[in-house]
Amino acid sequence: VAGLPLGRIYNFDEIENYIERISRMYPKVATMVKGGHSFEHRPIHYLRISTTDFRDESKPIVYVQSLLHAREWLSQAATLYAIEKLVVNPEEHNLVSDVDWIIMPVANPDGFVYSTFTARSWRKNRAKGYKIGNVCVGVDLNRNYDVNWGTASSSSPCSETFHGRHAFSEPETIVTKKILHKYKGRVEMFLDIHSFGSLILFGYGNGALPPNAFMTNLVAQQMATAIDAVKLRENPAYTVGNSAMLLYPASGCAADYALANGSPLTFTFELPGYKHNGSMAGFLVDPAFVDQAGYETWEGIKIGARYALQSYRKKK
Ligand code: 0X9
Ligand code: ZN
Repeated sequence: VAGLPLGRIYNFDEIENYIERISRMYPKVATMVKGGHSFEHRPIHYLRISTTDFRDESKPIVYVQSLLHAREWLSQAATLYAIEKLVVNPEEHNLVSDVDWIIMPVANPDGFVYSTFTARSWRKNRAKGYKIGNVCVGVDLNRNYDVNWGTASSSSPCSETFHGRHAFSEPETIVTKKILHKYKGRVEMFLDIHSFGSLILFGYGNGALPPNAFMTNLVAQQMATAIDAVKLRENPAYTVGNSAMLLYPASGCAADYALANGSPLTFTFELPGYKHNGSMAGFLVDPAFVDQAGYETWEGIKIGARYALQSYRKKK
């Protein structure tokens, strides 16, 4: 298809065109699905990648999403690169034939478009009506899921971590909920890709550990090792750990929801930042790093997917 290598960040329309083109050129393995829509009624599309059209329940599903946070542009490199490696240039046949994939490049379309054209550092969605006169807009989608909702987030619509009116008040978070519900018990691995910090986070945002914490930690360590083996020398090594311990407490996260709803291998990735002075620098993207970010993250994703395949089969 030659959609990739990107060598740069794609905007929303380009990503939409890209996944549409993939589904048209590879109809036997890739299907574009509309999971729902955003507050401003943009479609939220994902690609279903499967050699058996998701009908074979003996296969685990690996779910990968990016751009839940609008300004974390580099995260798209992980999902777009994965599509390329699964559909256009597959190298590891098993990962395509024995695993079904859900890949959602833009989990927060309104925020991403707003970050592209209006305010680069926008994080939340673009929900209005929370404050009279729309003084403050947007809900932090990664605080809007129903697990521990409201316990480590803000009730102020002006805050960057505003959790919304109630859990699942936002159409964007309902999309994830519907997908995980539809494929309950099959989504063995759930990856929520963010930036920045070179971290692989696991467990709940309140510090609680996942069901098999020992194995989860081991898988995360192995993913980090695989990424570090091919990372740029000037970038820091990945750090692995519980989200609350390594970063800060958070509630109502996508990862919390996935963990609580049957995805044992749930990880939040924080891709590397852009080294530069100034507080926003970490979200900026060096175009020369986009392909590398996709490539190195894929090295980690593969480790996780192989493990997900084994662990899912053992349960069957
Ligand atoms: O705060 C967040 O939502 C994430 N970090 S970011 O800098 N991308 O905003 C981390 C959320 C991790 N949450 C859980 N693992 N529960
Ligand atoms: Zn984020």
